[in-house]
Parts: sequence; C-alpha cells; structure tokens
Amino acid sequence: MKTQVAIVGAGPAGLLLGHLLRLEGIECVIVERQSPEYVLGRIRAGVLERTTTDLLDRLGVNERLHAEGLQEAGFALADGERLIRIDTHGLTGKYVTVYGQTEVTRDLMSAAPSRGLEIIYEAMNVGLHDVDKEAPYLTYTKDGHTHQIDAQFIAGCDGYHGPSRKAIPATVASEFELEYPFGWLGILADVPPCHEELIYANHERGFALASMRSKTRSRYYIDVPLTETLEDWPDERMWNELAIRLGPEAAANITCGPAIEKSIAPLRSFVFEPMRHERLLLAGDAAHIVPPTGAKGLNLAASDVAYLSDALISYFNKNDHDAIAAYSDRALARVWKSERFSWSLTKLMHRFPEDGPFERQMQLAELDYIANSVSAQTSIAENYVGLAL
Ligand code: FAS
Ligand code: PHB
Repeated sequence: MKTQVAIVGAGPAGLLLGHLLRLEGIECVIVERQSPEYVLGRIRAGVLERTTTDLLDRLGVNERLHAEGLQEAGFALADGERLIRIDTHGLTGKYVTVYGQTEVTRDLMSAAPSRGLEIIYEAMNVGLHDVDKEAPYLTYTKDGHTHQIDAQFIAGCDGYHGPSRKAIPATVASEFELEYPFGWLGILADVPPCHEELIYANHERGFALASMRSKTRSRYYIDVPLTETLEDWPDERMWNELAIRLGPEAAANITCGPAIEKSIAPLRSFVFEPMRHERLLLAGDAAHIVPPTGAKGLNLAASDVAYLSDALISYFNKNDHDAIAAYSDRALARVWKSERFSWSLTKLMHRFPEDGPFERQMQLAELDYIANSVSAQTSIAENYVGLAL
C-alpha cells in the first residue's frame, strides 16, 4: 500500500490527525494494534479545552459534543473546609467542555468511513523503517500475513508504550521524567454529580477530584499509594473516603452507586525531545505525559495535532517545508508550559509522603492566597482553559 502519511495509533491524536489530513485531501492510513471495542473501552479524560473543541468544530464532528457536552464556566479548589471557586469564564472569556475522551474517540471513529479515513485495527507487530530516508515505511502483521505501507511521512501517535519514540536514535533524543509517589483511583458511576462544576480537593488525608460525564454520570478520583490495588478499595470505602476528602459542602450532595468502571492509573510527567526526526513526527502521549491533575493530556494531543496537521498540509498542499521543520520546537513550547501547570497543580493538591507539617502549611497558605488573589486565580484560569496555540 502507498500513502502520503502513515499514522500509528487510533487514539485521539491519530484519529484527529487522520481526519484533519483527509479534510484537505491528503492521503493517510491509521494502523491500530487494538480492536475498536478495546479502544472505546478505555475510560480516560473528561475535560476538553477550546483548542480541542475547535478542532472537532473544524471537522464538523461535533453534533453529540454540542448536544451532550457540558460547558463549564469554572471549577473549585477545596482545602478540606471550603470551596475556592476559580471563575475561568469570567477571568478568561473561555469555557471548557466536559465530554468524555471515549465519546470523542467514538465520534471520530464513526465519521472515518464516510470521510475516506482508513483505520486498520488489530494490526500487530507494527514496525517503523527508514524513518530517516525519503521513503519511510511501516510493516505490520494481520490475519497471518505481513503487510507494508510506503509513505512520505510517519506520524507516531501510538501513546506512551508505542514503538514510534523508540525509532528515534538515542544519540539525538532527550528524555525528561518525573514519577509521582501515588496513583489515581478512578470510579465511574451512573449517579448525578455532587456539584455542578469540578472540584479538586487537597484534604489532610489526600487528593480527591469530583468530575462528571453528564448530569447523570459521575467520575471521581482519589490518590492512593502505589502499593494499593482495586481489592483494597471496595465501592463503599471509596465513597466514604470521597465524602471526607471533598469536604462537607460537596459531601452533602454525593450520591453513591455501584462502580461501572474502576481503575488505578500511575502518575508521571514525561517529555521526549525532539518530536520530529527526519520523516517521523510524534504527537500526543507518544511524546509526552502529564499527571491528569490539570486535565491536559488529551488536550495536549489535540494541540500537537493542530500544529502537525498544519505543517503536513503546508508541505503537501503549498509545497512549504518550513512548518515541518518548525513542528517540534513549536509543539514543545506549548508542551512544556502544560507540563509546568500540571506539575504545579499536582504539587499543590496532593500530600507527598516526604512532606511534613511545614510543606502542608505552604499548601494551605498557597490555597488561601489563591482564594484572595484575582491575579493568582487568573493565572490558574488561563492555564486550565488552555493557552493559545
Ligand atoms: P493514546 O494512548 O490515547 O492512543 C495511542 C493509541 O496507539 C492506542 O489506541 C494504542 O492502542 C495504539 N498503539 C499503541 N501501541 C501500538 C502499536 N505498537 N501498534 C499500533 N497501535 C499502537 N488525560 C486527561 O486529560 N485527563 C484524564 O483524566 C486522563 N486520564 C487518563 C487515565 C489513564 C489510565 C491514561 C493511560 C491516560 C489518561 N489521560 C488523561 C491521558 C490520556 O487521555 C492521553 O493524553 C490521551 O489518550 C492521548 O491520546 P494519544 O496521544 O492518542 O494516545
Ligand atoms: C475526568 O473527568 O476524567 C477528569 C477531569 C479533570 C481532570 C482529570 C480527569 O483534571
């Protein structure tokens, strides 16, 4: 098979990129290791920045987004006693939209056939070849046969564990990583949210997040030691802990119910540079990971793809090669600022095992400063709704 851009991975990055290229008549194909059902079974992000919803609007893959997405004008930080509201819309003029990553993925997958976007699922043993030459190619196995896709560019959208990053020589690569000493235990339940906006809580006992998927489906998280497993957290214990950590105002409105999904995810900050090596271009989790505290992971994948699709469209449709050359630096500038915000909010809102009473006082003092400073709230707000492209 021959194409212009071969994309590895059918998560949000790969799907958004494929659609944006097809919209401009550029030939591309996506190879995905898993089945469609498996991809849709992953419960992940829930908050979309304007950058992300703008891409879905540009694609016209936005009907359910506008019908079911919840526009949020603010969120709250909680210190165990009070809620400190950050008026993101009032301070920035922007909303964020609560609409699950699973639904974004579903919408993009559903729209693929009618837009000529080919997705090859259950493509095993994907190999990247000659990425530093004029004619890179992919190989993969499916139904017992080995297949080859010749392309002009390969887009590595295969997430943190995919093969693309490893196709860049260590001699030109730099990695930056920080692993956090806790994970997030997440629960999805068909119960109404306890608050109309998201609440991020830093309680004496630890972190909690009250989020949602709709007015009848809630998503909650607490941080747990990395030694703990789902067996340590039966639903009842989780609901009780959430009520304590979110504080009395939220706890009064929590509706408990059976978990329809429960998982523990580790937290890390990670950046891989460069995001381009010759004919291989990385986007999304293949190049960077943020702790979910700032709701940036999915949205960073979208901003990478906004830059990358512009660069590839300029290359193929305007014979302008400069944007491809500038892609990595341009994407990384925004990546690092999101990494900083996600790291700083994680430091503010979590109890670290090595921290003592002084560090706790520093966290409470910073929350009190935020509660009383429009400047501090504005800084948080403009990062939370997403910095300009
Ligand atoms: P993805 O990982 O979504 O997609 C990569 C795709 O490549 C996958 O479909 C994978 O199957 C495929 N792939 C991998 N290896 C392959 C191979 N060898 N061959 C072919 N295909 C291959 N972000 C938030 O903003 N908020 C959150 O609350 C949040 N929670 C998260 C919870 C978990 C458990 C995880 C893992 C991530 C979470 N994230 C969250 C971040 C997440 O949403 C990512 O940022 C987002 O999925 C990034 O999208 P992609 O870059 O497309 O990567
Ligand atoms: C979610 O709803 O899954 C969610 C929301 C905000 C975050 C992280 C996760 O920061």
